[in-house]
Amino acid sequence: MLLKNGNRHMNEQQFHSAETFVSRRTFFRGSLFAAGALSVAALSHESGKLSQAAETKMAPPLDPLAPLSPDEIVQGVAIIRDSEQIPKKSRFVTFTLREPTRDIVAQHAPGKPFPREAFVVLLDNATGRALEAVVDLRTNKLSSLKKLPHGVQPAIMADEFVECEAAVKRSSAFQEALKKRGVTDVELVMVDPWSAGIYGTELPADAGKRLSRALCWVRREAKDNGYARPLDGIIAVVDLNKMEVLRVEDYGVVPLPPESGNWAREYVGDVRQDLKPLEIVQSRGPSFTVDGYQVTWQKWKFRIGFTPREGLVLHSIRYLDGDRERSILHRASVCEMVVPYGDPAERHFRKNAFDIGEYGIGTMANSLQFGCDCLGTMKYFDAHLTDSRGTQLTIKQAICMHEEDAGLLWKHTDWRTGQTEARRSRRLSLSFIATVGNYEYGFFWYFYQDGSIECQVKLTGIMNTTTLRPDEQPEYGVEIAPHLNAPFHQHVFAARLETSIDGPKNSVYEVDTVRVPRGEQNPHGNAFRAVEMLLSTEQQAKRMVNGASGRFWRIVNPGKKNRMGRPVSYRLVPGENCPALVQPDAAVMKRAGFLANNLWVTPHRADERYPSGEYPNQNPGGDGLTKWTAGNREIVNTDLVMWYVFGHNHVPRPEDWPVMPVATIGFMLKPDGFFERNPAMDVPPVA
Ligand SMILES: [Cu+2]
Repeated sequence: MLLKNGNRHMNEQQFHSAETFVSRRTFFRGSLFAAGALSVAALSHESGKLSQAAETKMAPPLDPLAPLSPDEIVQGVAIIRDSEQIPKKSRFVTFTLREPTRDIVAQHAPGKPFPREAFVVLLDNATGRALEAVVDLRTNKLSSLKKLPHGVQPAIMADEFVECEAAVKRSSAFQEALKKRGVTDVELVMVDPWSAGIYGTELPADAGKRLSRALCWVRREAKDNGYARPLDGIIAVVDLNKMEVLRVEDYGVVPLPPESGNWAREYVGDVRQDLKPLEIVQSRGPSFTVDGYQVTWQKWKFRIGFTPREGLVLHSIRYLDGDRERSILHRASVCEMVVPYGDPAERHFRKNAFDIGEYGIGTMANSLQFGCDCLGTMKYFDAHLTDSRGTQLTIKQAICMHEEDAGLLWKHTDWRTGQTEARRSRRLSLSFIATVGNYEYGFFWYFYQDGSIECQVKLTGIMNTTTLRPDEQPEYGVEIAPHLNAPFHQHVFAARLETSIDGPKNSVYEVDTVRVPRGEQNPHGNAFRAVEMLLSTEQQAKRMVNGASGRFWRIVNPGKKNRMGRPVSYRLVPGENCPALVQPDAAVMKRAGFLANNLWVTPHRADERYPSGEYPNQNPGGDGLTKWTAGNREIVNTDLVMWYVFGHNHVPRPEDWPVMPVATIGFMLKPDGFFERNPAMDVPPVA
């Protein structure tokens, strides 16, 4: 079947087996979407009971890293609900595969049994206590249960967005604040439940409470872009356990900006007429094959995973080199992010969302069945989760995989003989896009034929906005439309890479290209060379990017030499980056300690997963990388985790309004002496 622009859903027979839907599932557009707080566009709910199919013949997962199936989730929720030890109304913050150890993955063979466990984070609203549970799906038992200390706040759940908005709108204090501003229709008000953080300025009465500091906007009509009209004098402080407004902070009435900022097609009006179709036709199908969650494409092999917290995760990334399957990464994800805002005003200084750790960016993944920006032949993967009440939920088509033309791969012309060879580059794209209130984040991983891997985060959506007084010039932002301010802010991401360069024992070198001093070694002044420095300990491996020396990092396997006798390696090549611009002792810096360095390297520990710790929400800081690396462990010739921190500095432009064109930031992993020569010499010419 020819798949053309506009008919993009993959429909080939060979992928039908990979579909995981069950027929009795019903679909609805979640209330989150209707409320406009989140654009989780398509959710599929399964009843809380084990389905008939699951009771009789539960299809076994194909490999130990496969994400939990809907039936496994339903089964696991039932185990939790049946447990006497767990309060009955506990809410499900996280329900995800407890990833098996590396040994189990390495020793896995078809037909060999392997464990299936779920890692579950629960919250009891009545007591405010959070629990961690592990459920064994093979034995149908709760295998461990841990009560977390008082005050530990797990991530804000997607359902809490809706409940918080409703609670704020019910509040008489809030309605009073609206009245002062001439806002009479509360239905047109948008309430975004921002995480409250912790700054040492909290009221004693708030201690230990599960809080949101909700920000507000108002639409002119039901489908108007509310972010054009910030009610930013109003902050509603909400107790999320009780779902009640503790107080409404009012910083004064400022007239609303005069203009609309609409982006939906019914508002945009005339569109340009001179765009002819660009059709991507893959008449013989795509070049990838899929078996469950395992993907093979152009000598690459890997497995796809998805967690509620990180979204897309890649496992067991390997490359077929001749007849050898060589490992490169054991696991890769973008595992944390933070968005510090630069405005010091009392109502603004706490803005710095950790959209991964504080909200769970996987839970906010878009369903691409209602719009996918890709061309060509798509293969989609669903994401299976629970809502906070334990109802199984599927985000249909959460992950998109497809091939893209990627321009020139290599070329040479011999001007004497007239020989010319040129090759087109193709890449395999894996992505998901999350909507976090006003903003969109696209997380993309690209595999290239020359052995490179690229990670890109694409930033788009609507900027956070505040209102300017009629005579006000913004000091900490840019006036992007009349009287509408977008504050200066940064988006900083942390990628977590479990390296496995030709095997698990790796070391990391920093490579700087430096000028050689004038003198005997450099009589003509032209000398420069690359110098390498082994990063032996965690403290030594706290590094920053350095454009002036073209700095990159080499991950080597000291036990595997290439034919020139050098250890095989991959480079981590930074892209755009900008250091954090908050003060070193600012609260956000303590809470997001990972901001202090662009590179961190730690020895692999299965329980060291997130750079600001397991529970960054309302965490005063000091967890995660800061704590672990204080031990200054050795990181030579061992199982490593590389943490790469990359920041996009957002000085807003009027052109970023009303919906900003994509800004891209990321990094590359490139083979460096891993292969004997350009591994893409065997790519055929375009016929
Ligand atoms: Cu931004």
